Amino acid sequence: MRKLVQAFLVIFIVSLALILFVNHLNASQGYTGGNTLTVYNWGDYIDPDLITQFEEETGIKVIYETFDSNEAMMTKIQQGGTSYDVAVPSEYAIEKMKEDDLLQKIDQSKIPNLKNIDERFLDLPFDPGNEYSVPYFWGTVGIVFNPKLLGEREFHSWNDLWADDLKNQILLIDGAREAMGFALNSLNYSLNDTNVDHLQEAKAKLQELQPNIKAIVGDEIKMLIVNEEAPIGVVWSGDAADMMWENDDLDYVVPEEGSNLWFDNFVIPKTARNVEGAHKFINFMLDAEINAQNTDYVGYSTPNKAAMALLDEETIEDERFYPSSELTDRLEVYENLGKKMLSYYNDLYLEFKMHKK
Ligand code: SPD
Repeated sequence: MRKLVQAFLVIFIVSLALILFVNHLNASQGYTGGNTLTVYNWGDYIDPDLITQFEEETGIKVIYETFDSNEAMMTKIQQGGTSYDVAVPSEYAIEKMKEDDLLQKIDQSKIPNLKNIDERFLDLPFDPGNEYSVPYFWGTVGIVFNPKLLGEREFHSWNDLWADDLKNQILLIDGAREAMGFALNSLNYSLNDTNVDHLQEAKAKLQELQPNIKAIVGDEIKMLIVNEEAPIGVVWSGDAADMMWENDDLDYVVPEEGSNLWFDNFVIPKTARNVEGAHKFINFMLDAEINAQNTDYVGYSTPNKAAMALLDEETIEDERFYPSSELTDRLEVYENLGKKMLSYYNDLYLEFKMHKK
């Protein structure tokens, strides 16, 4: 009898230790129970009030983390240290994540607000049928500039950035595809070019821009340009729109050689733990009123036509941020160039960054 009690005691202690260990593991992976949702998004890319509203409406606690590049996001999801329930990659990253088997299919029956998305943004080549992704925001890459500080100068071409009298005047958003992309465009090459000679040429050309570059920065680019710490920035369109709300002197242009047209989308990683909550969150963000509030807050262009109907005409008629098809036809979407070529782009960009002045 004593042996039996001892055996039960041992089983009880081992089970308790196991439960405590699993709980500890889950908590360290950002999972604290069925009622949490771990969202992984770009910095400065959501109205924080909407997270609170979602939590209040659903009782789901949101754990919110941010990233500043597709590459950083993909590495983190691939490593699997944290289980993210929702992430927001751009198009070429979605193709790559599908290829690497990192995403799970979206259950469209749980996202009735998908009907709010303009058809132009559905069924795009990076995800036919939107099996794995739901549109969030879209935009371009261009030049934001302050004519007041630049003697009313204008920018038409990417090559205008290389002018001799612009020493230390330019801020660049920190992105390998963005920097390599505009250097390639300035040489009239595609921003998806895979010819090694062309890529070396683009990197050398970026190197020649060094004297004009004040800094390569993250989201603080908005504050620096609004506060007139620098008069020129190479930025994503929505950040330019946000800056222009804060400083009336600013303008934004997509250079004539062409540029990047990008699409950021919600996805559900394979390792998600709260798949039900992930669908609820995506559907919530696609609600017309919620989406309009979010669009007003972040400044980016929404693909949600029901939300667009609620926005100021001035916003949706501004062709700098809701470009005509005449302009978008000149733009290129980043392609998934494959692991080797994407690493080559990153290596060239890092070499350029390391040789800063
Ligand atoms: N601060 C929010 C930035 C989001 C920009 N996404 C653009 C991705 C372009 N590939």
